[in-house]
Amino acid sequence: MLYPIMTFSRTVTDLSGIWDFQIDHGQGFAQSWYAEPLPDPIPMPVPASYNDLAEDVAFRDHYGWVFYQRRIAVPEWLRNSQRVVLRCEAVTHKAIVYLNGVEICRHKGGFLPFETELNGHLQGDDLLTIAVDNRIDYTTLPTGNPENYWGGAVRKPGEPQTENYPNFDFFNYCGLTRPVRIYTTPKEYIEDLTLVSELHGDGATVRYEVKTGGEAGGDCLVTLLDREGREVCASHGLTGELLVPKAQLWQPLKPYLYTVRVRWKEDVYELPYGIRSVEVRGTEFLINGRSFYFKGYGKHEDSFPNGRGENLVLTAKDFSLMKWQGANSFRCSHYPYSEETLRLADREGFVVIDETPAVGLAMFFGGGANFREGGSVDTFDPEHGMQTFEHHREVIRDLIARDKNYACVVMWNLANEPDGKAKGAYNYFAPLFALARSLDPQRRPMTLSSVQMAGGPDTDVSARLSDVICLNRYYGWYVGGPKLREPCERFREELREWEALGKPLMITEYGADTVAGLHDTAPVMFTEEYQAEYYKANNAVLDEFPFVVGEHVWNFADFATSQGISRVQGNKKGIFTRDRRPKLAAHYFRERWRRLPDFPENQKS
Ligand code: GCB
Repeated sequence: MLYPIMTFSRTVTDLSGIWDFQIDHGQGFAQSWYAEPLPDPIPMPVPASYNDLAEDVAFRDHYGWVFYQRRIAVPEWLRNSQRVVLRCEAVTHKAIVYLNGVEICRHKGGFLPFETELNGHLQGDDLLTIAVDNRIDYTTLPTGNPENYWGGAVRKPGEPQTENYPNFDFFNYCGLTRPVRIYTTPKEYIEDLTLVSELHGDGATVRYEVKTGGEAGGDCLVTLLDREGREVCASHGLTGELLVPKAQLWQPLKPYLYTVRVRWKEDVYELPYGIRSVEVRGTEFLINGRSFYFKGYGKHEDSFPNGRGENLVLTAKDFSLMKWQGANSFRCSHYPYSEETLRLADREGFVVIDETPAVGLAMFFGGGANFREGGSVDTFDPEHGMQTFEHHREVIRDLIARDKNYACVVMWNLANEPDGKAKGAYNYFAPLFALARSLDPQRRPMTLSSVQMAGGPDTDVSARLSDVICLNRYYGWYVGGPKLREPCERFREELREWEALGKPLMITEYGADTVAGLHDTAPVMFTEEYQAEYYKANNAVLDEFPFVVGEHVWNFADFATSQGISRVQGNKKGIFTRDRRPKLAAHYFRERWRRLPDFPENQKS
C-alpha cells in the first residue's frame, strides 16, 4: 500500500483542520446525522483524539459512536481526469464513511490506513461524514471483553460495558487520530511496489515488483536515484532487478536512503528506500552482517492534549532526545505507529520493531482471546476466539502491506503479552507466524512480547515460534520490589534457562513507576533514585549474557491510562515526563548507551 505523495502525476489534499463534531448518545444513525449538517456540532481539530479537548469527564470517557463532518470540493477537471481517493490514515477503532448521506466504505482497525475511491460519488460540493466507534470487543484489536475490564466502575455480572475502560494499560484515545487526505492518481496507476535487497560484496541487488491498476501492458521504468538525485541504475518491466555496484547501506543512525522512482504509463511514484540486510544467526541479530544491540524504548503515541493524534513536532523531539541519549531503536508498542514516524525513522536511522495492535489477548488482564486447554483457539466460547483470530490475520496482512519496504523495520512483533502458556496458544499463534512469514517479502525475524506469567522456555509459546525471544520483565517492580538484589537473582536464573534455547533474546519492557520530582537519599519506590537503581541492577544482569541482544526500557515517557489505584494520572514509568523532561534515569541511560556500541561484537561492559 503506497503512502500518498505528490509527484509529477499525483496530487494530495490534506483535510487536516477544524471539522464539525458531535458525540452520539444513541440517536445519530436513527436521525441520519450523516445525511445533513450535524444538528449541534462543536469544532474539532483533525488529526487528534477528541478525548482531552473538552473539559468534561463524560466527554473524555465517551464509549460509543461520534460523528465528524466537513464539506469537500474536488475540482471538476480533476474528477474527470484522475482517480480521486479518500484515505484515512487511522480512525480508532471502527469507521463508517458517508458522502452526501451515502455510505461509501467502512473499516475496522484503529491504527492502519484505509482508502476508497470517490469518483462515482463526488458531486462538486460534497458533505463528508465519518462516524467513529471506539468500542472494543472480541472482533477488534486491541481486544476487549465486554463483560470485564480493568479498573473503573462496579458493574453487575452480565451488564454491558458502557464506559471507556479498556483492558489494556493505555488510555483508549480515539477519533480521527491521523490525517485524512484526498489524493489523486491517473486513471491507470501504480498500485503497489515491493522491494527486497540482497547484499553481495560491495554491491547489492534490489529486486522489485510493481503492481498496477488499469489495463495491463505499457512499459514500466524503475530507476534508482542516489541522495543527490543522480541515476544509479534502472530497469524495465513490472518485475526486475536493480544492480547497484557500490551500495551505500542503510545503517542504524547512519542511514543512506536512495529513491526508487517508478514510471508506468502516465503515473509516477517515488519511494525513499534503504538498502540493508537483517538476519538472525545463532544468538545474534545481524544488520548488514554485523551483530546489533538494541538500545532504546517501548513507546506510545501519546501527548497532551492531542491524545494519540499524530504529533510530528513531538515525534521529532522524541527522536532528538533518543539521539541525545545514544538510543538506536524503539518498538511501536502496542500498535502500528503513524507512517510519518516510520518515514522519519528511515531518515534518522532508528531501528524499529513494528507491532500489531494485538494487546489484551489474555483473560487474566480481562482481555479477549484466551487459549483454553484442549489445543483449540478458544475464549469463553469458540466463536469469539475465531473472531479475534480472523481480525488478527487481517491486521498482520495490512501491517505488512503498509510497512514492508521500510528499512527501519527489522522485526515484526505479532502480539504483546498474550496468554502464551495456555495450551491453545500454539494453535492460535503458529498459523499467524506462518502467515506473517509468508507475507513479508524481506523475510524479517518474527516475535511476540512475552508476559512474565507465561513462564520460561518450557511453557512460553514464544520459545517455539519466535526468532528472537522478547521478554517483558519487571524484576524489582511488580516482582519483588522494593527489593532489587533478590529479584535480579531470579532474573539471572531465568536468563540462564532461556540461554539454553540458543536463540537471541531482548528485553522489550522493564521499568518502575517514577513520579518526577520525588527524591530520597534512600532509593524508595516511586522516587527518581529508585528508577535509576532499578535499571542499574537489571542492566548488570543483562550485561552478563552475550545472547542478550537488546534492552528496551518501558517507557520512553509517562503516558495516559485508564484510571485505577496503581496509576497516578497515568503510567509513570517514563524515563521522560509526558512533556519530555528527563528524570534522573535519563542521564544514567545517556551515559550507558553512549558507552555501549551499536555493534558490540560481544563486549558489552
Ligand atoms: C506491561 C504492558 C504495558 C504496561 C506495562 C506496565 O507488561 O505490556 O502495556 O504499560 O506492563 O507499566 O505495567
